[in-house]
Amino acid sequence: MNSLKTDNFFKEDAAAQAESKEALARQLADLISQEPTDELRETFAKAQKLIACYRCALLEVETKFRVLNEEFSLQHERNPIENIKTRLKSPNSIREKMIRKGIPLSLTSMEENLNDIAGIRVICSFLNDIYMLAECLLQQDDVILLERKDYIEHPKPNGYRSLHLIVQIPIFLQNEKKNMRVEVQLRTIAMEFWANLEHRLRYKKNLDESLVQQTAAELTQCAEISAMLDDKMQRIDRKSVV
Ligand code: 0O2
Repeated sequence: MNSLKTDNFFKEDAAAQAESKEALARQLADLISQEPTDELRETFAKAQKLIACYRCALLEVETKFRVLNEEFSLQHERNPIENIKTRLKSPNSIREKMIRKGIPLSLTSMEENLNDIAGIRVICSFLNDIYMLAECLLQQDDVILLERKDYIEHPKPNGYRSLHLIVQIPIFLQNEKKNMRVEVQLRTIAMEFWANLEHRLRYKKNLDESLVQQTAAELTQCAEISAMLDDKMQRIDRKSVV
């Protein structure tokens, strides 16, 4: 039974996600536009089109993963994908990142410089599923790999693990083919559990410094335990298919 569901990730973006497409585009145009007010309408229209294109790119990549999941489940009688989540980066988060990276605040430079406006997270049952799905995606002749970060092979110092891919895929509009970039995050259920807790705690206000350090140490320990769990579950699964 296919249990995939799609919802939004990154809790702080929930409010932005709830807004209509128009509101999101208006907010984006507003936030990053330094152009005079009489040009705002044009910027708004451009922002609206760009957001639609990122949504289409997410649909394309999501469909590719759903197809792989379907095919695999026919062959192996189990689904390698537990869940798929997609999100568009919120305008505030886009603006913050552009300022942090010293990128000029315009729609054109946003499109040129940011790779993670459209994000898809694929949550897998087992470690091997992550690499198998990544390989299957990258074999497809309309997918171009622009960047790969393997935080499973090389976890971040805090313990964060996931496989990140930046891919370029074409979307076909009425009179135009447009290449779009999408950030793909692949991780196991255990990695997702850890990352969600870490993300939530990072934004907790008013924690005193010693508690912050203690929590960080505990989280790093949890990351090690979750890595052991992933390895062990993978070994058990391997035995069951021999
Ligand atoms: P959002 O909007 O919340 O997704 P780069 O884009 O390569 O210049 P960046 O963005 O740091 O630099 O890339 P990286 O390291 O690949 O991380 C991108 C995303 O991975 C983050 O998005 C998180 O979703 C996730 N991530 C990375 N490190 C951590 C971590 O330590 N803990 C958790 N919980 N998630 C992490 P953003 O940038 O937070 O934005």
